[in-house]
Amino acid sequence: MTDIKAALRAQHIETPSWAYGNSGTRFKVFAQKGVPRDPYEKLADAAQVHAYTGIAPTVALHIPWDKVDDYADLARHARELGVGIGAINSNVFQDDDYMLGSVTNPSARVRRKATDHLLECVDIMDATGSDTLKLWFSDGINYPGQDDIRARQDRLAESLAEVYDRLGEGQRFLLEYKLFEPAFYATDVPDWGTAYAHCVKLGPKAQVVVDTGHHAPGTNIEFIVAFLLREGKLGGFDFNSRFYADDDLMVGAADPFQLFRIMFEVVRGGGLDPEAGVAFMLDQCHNIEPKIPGQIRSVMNVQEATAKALLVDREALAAAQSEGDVLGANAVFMDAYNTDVRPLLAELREESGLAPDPMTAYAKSGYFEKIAAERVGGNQAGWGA
Ligand code: RM4
Ligand code: MN
Repeated sequence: MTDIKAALRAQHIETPSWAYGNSGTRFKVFAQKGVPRDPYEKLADAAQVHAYTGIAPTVALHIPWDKVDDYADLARHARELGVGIGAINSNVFQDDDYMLGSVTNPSARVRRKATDHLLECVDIMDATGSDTLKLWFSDGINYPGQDDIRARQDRLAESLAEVYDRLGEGQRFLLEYKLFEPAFYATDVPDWGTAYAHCVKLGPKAQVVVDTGHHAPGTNIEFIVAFLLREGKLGGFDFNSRFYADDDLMVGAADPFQLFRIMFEVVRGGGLDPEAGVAFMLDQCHNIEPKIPGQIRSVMNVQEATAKALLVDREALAAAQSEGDVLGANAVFMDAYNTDVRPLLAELREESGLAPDPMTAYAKSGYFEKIAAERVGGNQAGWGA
């Protein structure tokens, strides 16, 4: 139990700045009270999630949504709040120039502009002390014949190589894949194999990030996790859950068993060891639920799945597996999944001086009432700002 607790204490879950702003679907963005109006206020909300869970000490930024004049000052503000700046997420999907793609666009001018943005994100890493750049490309085509699929791979490789060369000591980038949307026929980085092949060619500072909402229905995500980890290419996760497409719902809400299976492969592959460098990030939107508690719940869901994964009796499992005891092995696995780890996690929090239930503690803190009263006027931050 001491080992399990130590592993849980060492796990860090990164929350995304964009989860604290208003978000919605293409039909409607519902404004909520107390929503941050700038990146400084987003960090203040993220600090609340860390204050009550004790395991969310970093916050991912999205550029240009979190553009500020002085990034060193933003990093200082974060430190004062007790958090740090995590991954810098690039954004080459919201400019009119990117209608036909960003780094894979047929126009050399647009490709230059997109790559320059990625390089600017590395400058922001330098200024904030962030060690991770996350690259997601919406690039792709909607119609057969629209562009040359192979040439687009060449253009992608060229841009990635330039960004890779710009990375400093201790910096890396994570390449994210997504099956479809907004491109509907052929996406340029649609799956882990494409991301992996580009990363292998580039070198050790390029790794793959698995966004749990970015696969075809029924995909065995834990297999991908096991494979990438074995190859030293699992850079991290964008956690969220989905019922149908890229729903960006709270992780562990749609399928807690899948989250457990993923976390088991992480544990099995040594990915929980901080040395492994696997970033446990959330990439979610809270369209109808309050945002700060939505993040707290999500952090807790990952922590619960991790605790269950750590509880798997690996010796008993290995014995059953080597004997070909199919039902025995499955029973060992399911025993851990069916264990209620909430008392263990409450105990862990109390040992660290935290309230046993972060949800109740936050609700009682009065923070929501305070921000709802204070944050009036100005423009609320939202998806796209
Ligand atoms: C994308 C992808 C990226 C995220 C944006 C907001 O679908 O998941 O990680 O930065 O959405
Ligand atoms: Mn993502």
